[in-house]
Amino acid sequence: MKIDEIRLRHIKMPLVHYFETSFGRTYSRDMVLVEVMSEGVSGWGEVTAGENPFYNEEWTASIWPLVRDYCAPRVLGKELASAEDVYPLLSHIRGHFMARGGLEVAVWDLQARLHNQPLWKEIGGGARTEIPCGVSIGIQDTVAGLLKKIETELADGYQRIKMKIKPGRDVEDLRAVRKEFPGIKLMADANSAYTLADTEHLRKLDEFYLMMVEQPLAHDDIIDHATLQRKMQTPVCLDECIRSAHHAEQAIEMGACKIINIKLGRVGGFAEAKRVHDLCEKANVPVWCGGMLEAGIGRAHNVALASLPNFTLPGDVSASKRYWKQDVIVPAVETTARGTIELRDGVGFGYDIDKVFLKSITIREEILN
Ligand code: OSB
Ligand code: MG
Repeated sequence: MKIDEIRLRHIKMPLVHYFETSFGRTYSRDMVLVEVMSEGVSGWGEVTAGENPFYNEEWTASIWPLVRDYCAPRVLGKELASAEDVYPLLSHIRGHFMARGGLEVAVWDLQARLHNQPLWKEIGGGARTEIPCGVSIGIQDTVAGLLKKIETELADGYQRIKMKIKPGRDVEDLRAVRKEFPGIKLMADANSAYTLADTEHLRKLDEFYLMMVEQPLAHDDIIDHATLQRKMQTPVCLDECIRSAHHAEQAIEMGACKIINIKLGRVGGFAEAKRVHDLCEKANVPVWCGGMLEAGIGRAHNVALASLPNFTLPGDVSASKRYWKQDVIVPAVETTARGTIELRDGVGFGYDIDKVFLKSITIREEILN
């Protein structure tokens, strides 16, 4: 497989409702799509960086020069034996996993199409025919609004509820939710809003028998999470901290977490995501598929990833309509009444791109060859 052209697109899509985390609100998404071409066949990837360098160091504007000037030249025109070759070709670049990952996943999609099979098969997935879905609920203006939102998501069939927390919007919100919904699968995501100085406060979360608390401490601090986990009953799940299989290995070894959230972009694509998955499986650490408010292409890639065997917990992959009035793929990603998304049999990521809509939301395009 030889990539003869790479096409970058910057698309802009308003969210149906703003999404609030401990690091801020997102009203509208600015995303970079990567199209890779070989012998007239296209593979597609979505870069999962946010609009600001607040989740990690990457953001929409950092993606373009990184892919154009550093990733694309390392891949264009090279004879690739497999999509596995992309990760090592890009590993000379420090960090910037989301930019690297956006290109890497596009090559996997291309490879699946060249092999005329679904992406989930290409990556060795298909352990289940439908993936269990949870939702991530942003910080709501009021507790009453939060309860209402949870009720709606449960009525739609979602199997677990994740709520975002931050200092001042944690214990009381959780207490209200537990009072109203004592039996649901519930977890909280802090996006690094606390420090070890908050240990006594965080221990109060044990009262709510959560499935896990996600990334309570600094984005780059595995050691502090190990200290915290020793003092808390609630399982710690790491998100931001785990950028490679080696990080996962170190975190598990140190007892910094009992569960890992895998995100394709955060680890640089499918090859490393699979390595994290395999390592966790051997260590008996369950994983689940995280989300970054993806549009259809990224969402469909997540569905494929979540079909690997150790994705045993419901993840953050949910229906397109929770975020978008109109998605770039047809059909949009939909959930069943059981709170699952069914794998599709189409080639590549399994959905069609709405080229007319895509064109209407593209604000910049560049062809690299
Ligand atoms: O930490 O999981 C996170 C969204 C943006 C940035 C970080 C996170 C999230 C989510 C949303 O929780 C998950 C989704 O895409 O539904
Ligand atoms: Mg998270």
